Amino acid sequence: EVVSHLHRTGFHFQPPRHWINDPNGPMVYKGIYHLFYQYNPKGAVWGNIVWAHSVSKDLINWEALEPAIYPSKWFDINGTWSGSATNVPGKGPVILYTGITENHTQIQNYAIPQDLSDPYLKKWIKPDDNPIVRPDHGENGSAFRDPTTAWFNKKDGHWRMLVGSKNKRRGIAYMYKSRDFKKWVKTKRPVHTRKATGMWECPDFFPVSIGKKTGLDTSYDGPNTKHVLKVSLDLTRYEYYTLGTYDTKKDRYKPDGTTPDGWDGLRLDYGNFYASKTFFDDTKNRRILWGWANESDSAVEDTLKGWAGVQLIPRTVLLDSSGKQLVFWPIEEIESLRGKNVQMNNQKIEMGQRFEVQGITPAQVDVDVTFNVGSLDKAETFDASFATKPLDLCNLKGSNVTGGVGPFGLITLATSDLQEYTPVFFRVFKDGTTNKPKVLMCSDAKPSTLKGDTGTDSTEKMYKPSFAGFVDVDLADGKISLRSLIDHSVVESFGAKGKTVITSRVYPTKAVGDNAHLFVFNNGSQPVTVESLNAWNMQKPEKMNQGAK
Ligand code: DQQ
Repeated sequence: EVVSHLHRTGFHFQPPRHWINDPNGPMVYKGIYHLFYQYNPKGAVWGNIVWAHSVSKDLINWEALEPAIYPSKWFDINGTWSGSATNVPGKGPVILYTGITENHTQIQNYAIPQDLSDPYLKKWIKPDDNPIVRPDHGENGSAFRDPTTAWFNKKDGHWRMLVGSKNKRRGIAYMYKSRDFKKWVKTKRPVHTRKATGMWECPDFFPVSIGKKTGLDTSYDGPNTKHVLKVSLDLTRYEYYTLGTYDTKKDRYKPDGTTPDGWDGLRLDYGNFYASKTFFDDTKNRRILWGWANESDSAVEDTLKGWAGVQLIPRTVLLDSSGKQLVFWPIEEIESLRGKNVQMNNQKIEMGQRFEVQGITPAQVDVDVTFNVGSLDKAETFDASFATKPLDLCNLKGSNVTGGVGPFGLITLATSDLQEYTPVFFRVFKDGTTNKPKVLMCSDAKPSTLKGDTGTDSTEKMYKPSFAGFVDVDLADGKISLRSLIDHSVVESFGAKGKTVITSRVYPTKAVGDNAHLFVFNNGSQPVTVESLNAWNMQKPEKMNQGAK
């Protein structure tokens, strides 16, 4: 088999070849991190899905093991789909996953390690008393999947978990409870539902601390917390989350109502990001988010290149000090891959100027820059009709459309003459009545490649969208930061220390390898200053799933 290396990543999680999708059952056990993922062992398109299994000591280097779960019994013979792991005290880790039965019904199963003394948990058993949950109480058996990590309620001695579903166009997260982790009973009402959102794939439900900068165990039940409910919408292939309160007595979740509960909701990442899942890492007291980025390339290209999909760099998840959103940051371990460093300090950028970040290899770098926008006097007035439509605004006002304050930011994966480039940038507006800043962040794949949208059908078309989100900052000190992890065909960008995150997948034809360049730019009439910029070449991890089957 031929595997094309042109756009393969240097430091992201990838098997050597073939298709990957959702991260499954991430956990840490006896000091070893485990990541399972949806994988096609036979090709670069979705199908033949098994739970591939990789282990790591540092979340950077990965060793591939044999697939942990694959179709073999009547209750999963047509598919072993997504699910989660729970560490059950006294029992060890238990995986809950969706099986596609011989009749093509979606049901929930469990699997347990054969040998708990093996920290690699190489072999998994699917006991014969499976399934644990069937859709036989009015649920839709073709939209009933992706069980969450379970949590334990000390007061009533029951475990709880969620299963994603829908009823017509209403998205649903059903809740089940169990004493022994085997017999599961549906609670009276779903933990939450929302009209007109469609199927809720891969729900994730966990507590976050108000005030503390540490993560919480999924079973944590105490004061000063909020809960997060995240769902993946299969209609649009993006996710949204709300913050709210979980009433453990009534078993209901109530969003705070400060942000939309629906299409326009907050996102963990406004870009190429789907089917994500968090887990609590008790070795470092943090909650870590894994997300899958699919290819924006066409299926025809995927087959030609012999691989498709990457897992994004794991991110820590915390509640922002405003209490109104989460913040995300690449795990600290990634910094161990930083090599050669170059810096830029106090560099003023006038309108229309751009400066190259030289002395590094920009196809594989970590770059972190802090801009100072100076005065907001020249900021354009914000048109409130765009309040829930950041993407429309980025499409209207791209990186080359002159503004007042901004657009300014990074130009990544660029040819020196900008025939190809992926700009990641901010544009600062101000509210017409309050004068408060409204900051837009865009990551624009439209100019990323000379390859056109020449395909005639959906398998040939490539997807080169702009992605966008607002950044909730007051710019009181004029500063705003931007960090991008650039890795050949991935650009993961963290605005304002992770308040707004956007990932783009891009496939330049010329801005590849040593021909890729990195710039800072400003196309606003107000000069902005690069207060500080650090860029590091990123090394390849020593081990990245060599020999995965
Ligand atoms: N992918 C899995 C499903 C899940 C979907 C199948 C989300 O379990 O709903 O590969 O990408």
